[in-house]
Amino acid sequence: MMTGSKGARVAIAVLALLLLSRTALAHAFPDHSLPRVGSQLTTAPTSVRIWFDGDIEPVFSTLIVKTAAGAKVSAGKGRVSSSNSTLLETPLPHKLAPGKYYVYWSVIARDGHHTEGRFPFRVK
Ligand SMILES: [Cu+2]
Repeated sequence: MMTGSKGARVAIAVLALLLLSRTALAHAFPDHSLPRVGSQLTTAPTSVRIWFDGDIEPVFSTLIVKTAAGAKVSAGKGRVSSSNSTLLETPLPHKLAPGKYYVYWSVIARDGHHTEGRFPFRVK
């Protein structure tokens, strides 16, 4: 009986530590981007870059740009910079026509947590 309740207490303590360490590690969220969120550009951008507030995993992190109608205009799925593991980027191979575009990002942080979102920008 004694060992049983002691075992339960140890299990609870371990669980509490696990929960604490999970919340102590932050998910990755965008810090800033180019183009900026909601910006109005007079010159069409040739790439989209998002800097995150922590390291992101290259294999599972994606960045896609679409028109307001949903047509993809970026190349591939984007990539994490080889020299900066907080930078997710994609080239835009064709000159963007005037209009509204959405940037869709999806990343896995080093703590294994998934975050995703989207933001618009406009080319005038
Ligand atoms: Cu997290």
